[in-house]
Amino acid sequence: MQSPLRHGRAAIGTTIAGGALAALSQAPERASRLLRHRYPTVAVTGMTGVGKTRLADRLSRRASAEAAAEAPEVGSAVMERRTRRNARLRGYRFRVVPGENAATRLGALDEVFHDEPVDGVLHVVANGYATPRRTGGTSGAGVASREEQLAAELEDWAITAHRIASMAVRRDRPTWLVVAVTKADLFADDIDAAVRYYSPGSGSPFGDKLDELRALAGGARLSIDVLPVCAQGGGRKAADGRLSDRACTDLLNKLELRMAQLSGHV
Ligand SMILES: Nc1nc2c(ncn2[C@@H]2O[C@H](COP(=O)(O)OP(=O)(O)O)[C@@H](O)[C@H]2O)c(=O)[nH]1
Ligand SMILES: [Mg+2]
Repeated sequence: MQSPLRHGRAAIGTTIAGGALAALSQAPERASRLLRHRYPTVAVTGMTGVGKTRLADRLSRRASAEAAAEAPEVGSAVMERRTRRNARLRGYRFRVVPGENAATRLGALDEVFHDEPVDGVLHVVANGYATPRRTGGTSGAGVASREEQLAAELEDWAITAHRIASMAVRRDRPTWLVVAVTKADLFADDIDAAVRYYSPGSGSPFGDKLDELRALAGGARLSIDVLPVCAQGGGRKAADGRLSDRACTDLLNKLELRMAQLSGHV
């Protein structure tokens, strides 16, 4: 039996097909709308070393060996592009914005938030566990305290949040933002506290900035989710407060499900 809804849709479809001439002139625009619908663009933002590349690779299902060969260094200075396709011709086009404080970063921010505005934003944070970038010439990992990392993250977020707000107010459809609190395997016992810190209305410095963003963009124009995730790490078994590989995969699946819902894929 056909539901009234389906029937209604079919009727609308017929009406559109009837205006063939009009449809023809709008073909390129419609094709791009279809592409956007099936493969929404997602900006992956966040400070250097938080885990953007690793997460985008996991979400686009790239083999880690292949990815590692291509991007051996933490802190890429160019915009990385990844496409995720599933069997039902749905997916995402990820745009990983370099976290560097460089001209390439500004250009990339312009591209994803102004020139070709993305459909959604995956802002990656690491609860103070960003991998510090090596300073020129020295070997080994750099050092920065968690407090310093959190402060740097907040500064980085202020810039990105401002760009998201101006994109959201300019468009007529809603924008989604998911704050991905990654590297959860490194703070398995504090995941709830970390999620709270990054949530709107929490009264934390990050939460306050999210509240400001929501006020600027308008609540109906911007949806905000905060989800813990890990893109690597864990161990085969859950031991001494660490997350198991299984638990990491579960978190990743939840993030994917939420993104699919926000994109109308499910
Ligand atoms: N433990 C752990 N390490 C991670 C995770 N995601 C990324 N990393 C590591 O953090 C570092 C920075 O990751 P990367 O994706 O290059 O960060 P980006 O600069 O934001 O692109 C790398 O050494 C990764 O191996 C994670 O979920 N857990
Ligand atoms: Mg990177």
